Amino acid sequence: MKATTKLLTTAGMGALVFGMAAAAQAAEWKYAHEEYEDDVQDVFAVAFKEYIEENSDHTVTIYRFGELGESDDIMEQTQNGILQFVNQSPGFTGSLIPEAQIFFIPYLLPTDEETVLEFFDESKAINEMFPELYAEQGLELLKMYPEGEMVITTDEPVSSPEDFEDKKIRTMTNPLLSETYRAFGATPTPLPWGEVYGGLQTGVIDGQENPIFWIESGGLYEVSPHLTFTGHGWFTTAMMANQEFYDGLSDEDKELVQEAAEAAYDHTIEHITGLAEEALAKIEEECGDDCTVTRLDEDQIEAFRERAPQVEEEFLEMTGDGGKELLEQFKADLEAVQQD
Ligand code: 6CS
Repeated sequence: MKATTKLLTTAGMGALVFGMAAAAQAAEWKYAHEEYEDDVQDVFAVAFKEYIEENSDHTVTIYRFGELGESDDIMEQTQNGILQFVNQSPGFTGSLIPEAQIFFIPYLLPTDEETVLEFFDESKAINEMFPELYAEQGLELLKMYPEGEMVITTDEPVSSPEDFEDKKIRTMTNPLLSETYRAFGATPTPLPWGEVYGGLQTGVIDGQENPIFWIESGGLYEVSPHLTFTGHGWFTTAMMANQEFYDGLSDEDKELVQEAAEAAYDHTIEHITGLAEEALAKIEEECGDDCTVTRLDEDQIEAFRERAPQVEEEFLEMTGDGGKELLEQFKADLEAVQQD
C-alpha cells in the first residue's frame, strides 16, 4: 500500500471513530410534567427542550399530564431513573420533602407579582437551601418558579371562614395544605389532579384552589363557578433531574442543563406576566352571569390571615429545626425584596 493511501485510510478511520463517539454521546432524555400542552409547566418544558436541542446533539421527549400517570407516578419514575427530568409541584412533593410545604403557610408570600418574581430570583432559601433538601431525595433541583396567585373556586360565593363551614375543599396531597383549609374553616379533601373536575361535577368536593390560568385552561369554572381572590398564596412548582443521572453527566452537559433551565425560567416568567388577567377575561367572557368573582377587601382578608399562625406552628412541628431555619431564611429573603 502506498504511504499516501495508508495515511488517508488512517485519517478516514479516525473520522469514523470520532463520528461514532459523537453519535454515542447524543442522548435521548425524558422529561415529564403535571400539565397540558401550552400550560405553564409545558411552556417551561418546551423552552428547556429547545435550548438543549439547539445547543447539543441530545434530544428531549416531553410527557404531559396523564401520559405516564399522576404527579406522584412521574416523581417515582424520576427517582427510579426511568425519567431524567421531572416537574413536580411542592403541593405533591410536600409529602416527600416536608419542608416544601412552606409554600402552604397562608399569607407568607405577598400578592404583588413583581416582588414575588424578585423573591424567586434572589432568595437564598429557594436557590441554596431547597437544592440541599431535594438532594437528600436523590433529586437535583434545577429551578423553582411561581405559576400564578392561588384563587379559590366554589359552588357558592364565599367571603369569610364562616362561609367555608361544611365545604369540602380539594387540596393537593400534602398534610400542611389540609391544615390551611381546616384553619380557614373548611373540610379539606386531598385528591390527585385527575379526580378534581369529576369531583366538582359530582359534588364529591365543593371547591378547590388553583391559579387562574389553570382554572381557565382546565375549564374548572364550568363546574365550580364562584371565584374568590383571598390573596393567601402562590402556586409554586419545581423542575429537577434524577441526581445520579445529573452527577454522571460531563461538565459540559451539566452546564448545558443549567443554562437550559435558566433560559426556560426566563421564558416562563415572561409568559406568566399578565397571564392571570388574560385568563380571567376569558373566563368572564365564557361564563357570563353564571360565574362570580369576589376580591376580598382588607377586613375580609384579615379574618383569614389571623388564622395563619396556627398553620405556621404546624409547619414547624412537621419539619423541626430544619424547617425553622428554612422559614427564618425565607422570611429574611422576603424582607430583603420588600425593602427594595
Ligand atoms: O391542582 C393541581 O393538582 C394542578 N394544578 C396546577 C396549576 N398544575 C398541576 C397540578 O397538578
